Parts: sequence; structure tokens; C-alpha cells
Amino acid sequence: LALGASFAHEPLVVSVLLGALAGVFTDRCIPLVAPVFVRAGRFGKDLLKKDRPVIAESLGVVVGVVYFISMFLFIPIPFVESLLRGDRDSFPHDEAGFRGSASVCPSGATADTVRALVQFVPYLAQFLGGLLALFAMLFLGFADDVFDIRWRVKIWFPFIASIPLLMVYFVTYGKTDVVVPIPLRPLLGRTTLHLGVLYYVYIAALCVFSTNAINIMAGANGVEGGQSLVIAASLAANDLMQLRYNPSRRAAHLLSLYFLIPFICVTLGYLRHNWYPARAFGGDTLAYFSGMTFAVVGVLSNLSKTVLLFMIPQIFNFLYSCPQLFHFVECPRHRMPKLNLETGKVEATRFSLEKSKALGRLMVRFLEVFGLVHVTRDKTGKMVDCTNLTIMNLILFWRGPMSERDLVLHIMLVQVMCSVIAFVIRYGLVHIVYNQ
Ligand code: P6L
Ligand code: UD1
Ligand code: MG
Repeated sequence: LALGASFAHEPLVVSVLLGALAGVFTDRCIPLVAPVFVRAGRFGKDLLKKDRPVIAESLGVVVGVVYFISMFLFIPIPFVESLLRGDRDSFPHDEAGFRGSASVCPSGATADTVRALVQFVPYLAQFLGGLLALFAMLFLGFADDVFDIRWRVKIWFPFIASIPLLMVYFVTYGKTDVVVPIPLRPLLGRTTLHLGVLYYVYIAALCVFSTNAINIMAGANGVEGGQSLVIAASLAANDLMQLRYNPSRRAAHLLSLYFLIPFICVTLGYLRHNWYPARAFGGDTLAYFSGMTFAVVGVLSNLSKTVLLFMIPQIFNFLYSCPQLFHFVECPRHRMPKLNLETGKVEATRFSLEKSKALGRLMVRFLEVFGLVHVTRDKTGKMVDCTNLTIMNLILFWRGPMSERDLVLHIMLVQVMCSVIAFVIRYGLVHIVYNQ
């Protein structure tokens, strides 16, 4: 108990310890659960290997469940810490009576006690609201893996899962003003802009974006987990820097870390099995769960712009994909690269432009001018086909065929470089845009 109490003073230390345990647990559980998933029909073929081996899919469920266990265990820690540190004398010894009482200030509990406890309600609400949104997303992601739900239906899943988050934001923080960037101030004639309901639309859109953006930047071993790891680590590094140099928003950055630290740990545990050559796939369960984690952190810690800043490759990949996603041109079921059986290297895949309308062809031509796609033409000069519009195919087009492992390392490198750029923007260029 004494040991527990001394650790309880440092919730961050507890978070790291619990996270490390969760990471080891994830690492151990995946090989145990994988054969069970295969037996239940939850598997996919690894399309970039010679013999297309059967690999258990949807192991994002294990990642998520272990994450929740560690988070549930963590919930009381910051609460206990504050009570032990600051308000020991007012800690309600008659706690049962306090909880059972209908009055606001029950007998035996002083007004100070009530105040001490009430101050934790927003913290608890935020924590539980975030977990509820994540839980909903994990469940819906798994449902999608099992039932292969249509795009036009599943696109609304993150939107539904974001509602608890929006409500918690509304009752605890409720601020819907945004600071106007300095260059735009003369134009708008003000320093802050009241977004009102639009702010909630923006947050719901952020949830839809971050979940799907991770899911469509996928298809090679370790890509989904790898990008999530870099984003989460970058966000955590940003939180630590803010805690060190800008303590004014301490609570928000701590909350962000409490969500991110166990996430980083379970993702590491998962990547040990998903890294090339993969022995387990996360499925859409993992992609949605990861994306929602970033949205939750962005909303609860008021870091939604920072989250987007660390998702530059995902934003690029999404914008680049738009002609295919919105069916201006053909969108095959899989846009991932393909394996060349002779060379053993992966190559860019292509989609046919035969049936594309003029607008779709114009978009492809536009991308071609900027060297962003490779188009093949027939003898008459008519466009026949074009590389699929994903960042992985773009890398393969620019750098030529390479092994799957090299491709994933390229993606990781791009993600890390974009994080460096994001830090430069956040800390170097921010003064041009905001005076902080
Ligand atoms: C042997 C295999 O062929 O796993 C196998 C054993 C089964 O796994 O073994 O059939 P067997 O095959 O003999 C399963 O049965 C383990 O030993 C698979 C279970 C699938 C679980 C998926 C989702 C569970 C949702 C639960 C290790 C299993 C580890 C499972 C990891 C998931 C952890 C669940 C913990 C639940 C929803 C306990 C919760 C306690 C929490 C307390 C927290 C305060 C649970 C929701 C909980 C949310 C927190 C050899 O080759
Ligand atoms: C998204 C992409 C799709 C891409 C797919 C790859 C869009 C619109 N959709 O679809 O283009 O091909 O992800 O995940 O961009 N797989 C591997 N190796 C891996 C990971 C996955 O071979 O490392 C294969 C397996 O067969 C696995 C399947 O991809 O079963 C999973 O695809 P799924 O997640 O169902 O695809 P979507 O998310 O719908
Ligand atoms: Mg997927």
C-alpha cells in the first residue's frame, strides 16, 4: 500500500509502468489469440508474399482490449494522487455516506470535501467520454472486419462514436472560439472567431478523417501500426515539451499523455507481430482504433490542430486519393502495391482509365503534369491506365520497385520527416501565424 501511495504521487510514472505491462501483455496475447481467430475464419491472405500465407486478422481487438484494461486500472490514479497530496485532511472518511446521500453536502463531509471531489468531475467525464468513444470505435471497427460493411454506411461510424466526445467537450470545456492567424486578422478585423456549432461539425469531421485516413494508408506489413506509432510518439513528445516550457495548460497535456503512453506501448507490442514478415494483421479494428485515439487526444486536450499537423502524410494521401475515393476515376477493391514474383520486389499497381469521364481524365492529367502519377498511353495518345493514387504507389513510381520491407521503411521515414517538419512549423513558424 505504501509503495502504491508513493507511486500514486506520480501518475505519469504509473502510466508508463502500466503501459509497459500492457505492451508486454499485448505481445504475449497476440500469438495465443491468432490461431483462435484463424479457426474462427478471421484471417486474410498476405498478398505481398509469394505463397500468400493465411494471417490472422482483426488483432486490433486484442490491442484495444489490453489498452482498455490498462486505462481502466489507471482511472483512479490521478484522482488518488491529488487527494493524497493536497487535500488529505478533507478526504471523506465517511465516503459511503457521502456517495449515498442525496444532498449536495452530506453530514460528515465538509464543503471543502465536496469542492475537492467536484473538481474531479470534469477530469473523470473527459477520461470516460474519451474511453467510450474509443470503445465504440473498436466495436464498430470489429463489426466492419467481420461483416465487411459498405463504405457509405461505415463512413458514419466514427461520426456516431464521436458524439460522447462532443458532449463531454460541450459540458466541460465548451470553448468554440478559434484564434485567427495574424495574416488573416486585417481581413476579418478580429483576433478570435466564434465557430459555435461549426466547431462540433469540425470535431466530428476530424474523427471521420483520422480513422479513415489511417485505414486507407495500408496494405504492407507494419504500415498501419508504424504510422500510428510515429504520430503518437510525436504527439507525446509535443506534450512533454509543452509540460516543460509552457506549464499553463498542464492538465490538458497530462490527459493527452495518459491516453498516448499506453497506446504507444500496445502498438509496440502489436508491431512485433505485424512487422515484416507479418504474423498478425490488425484489420480495420486497429486502423479505426488508432485514428480515434488521435481524435480523442486532439479534442480532449484541445490539440486538434496539432494532431492534424502530425498527420501530414495522411492528409496528403487522402487528398491524393480523392479522385478514386469519390469515383471520378475507377477505384479497385485493393490499391496496394503488388509483388513481382520474378524479382521478389513490390511494384506500383494501376487502374484502368477506359471508362473514366472527361473530368476524371483531367484530374489524372493534372497530377501527371506535377509528376505525381505514371500514365500509359496507346498509339493514338489516349490515356489507358494510371498508377493507383496512394502514397505507397507514388514512392514506388518515384524510387522504382523495392522489397516490401524497404517500402515500409520509406513510409516510416516519410512519417518521421513530416513530424520533424511539423515541429518546425509548431515551434519555428508559429510566431508568424500566432503571437504565442
Ligand atoms: C489454444 C491455441 O490454439 O484465446 C486462447 C487463449 C484460447 O488465449 O485458447 O482455444 P485455446 O487455443 O486453448 C482465446 O480464447 C489466452 O490464453 C481468444 C479470446 C479472444 C479474446 C478476444 C477478445 C476478448 C474480448 C473480451 C490469452 C487470451 C488473452 C485474451 C486477450 C484479451 C483479454 C481479455 C481480458 C478479459 C472483452 C479480462 C478482463 C478483465 C478486466 C479487468 C480490468 C480491471 C473483455 C472486455 C474487458 C474490457 C476491459 C494455441 O495454439
Ligand atoms: C484499404 C484500402 C485498399 C488497400 C487495403 C489494404 C482504400 C480505399 N482502401 O481497404 O486500397 O488495398 O486497405 O489493407 O484505399 N493486407 C496485406 N498485407 C498487409 C495488410 C493487409 O496483404 O500488410 C491485405 C490482406 O489481404 C488483408 C487485407 O489487405 O486481409 C485487409 O484489407 P482491408 O483492411 O479489408 O481493406 P480496406 O481497409 O477496405
Ligand atoms: Mg483496412
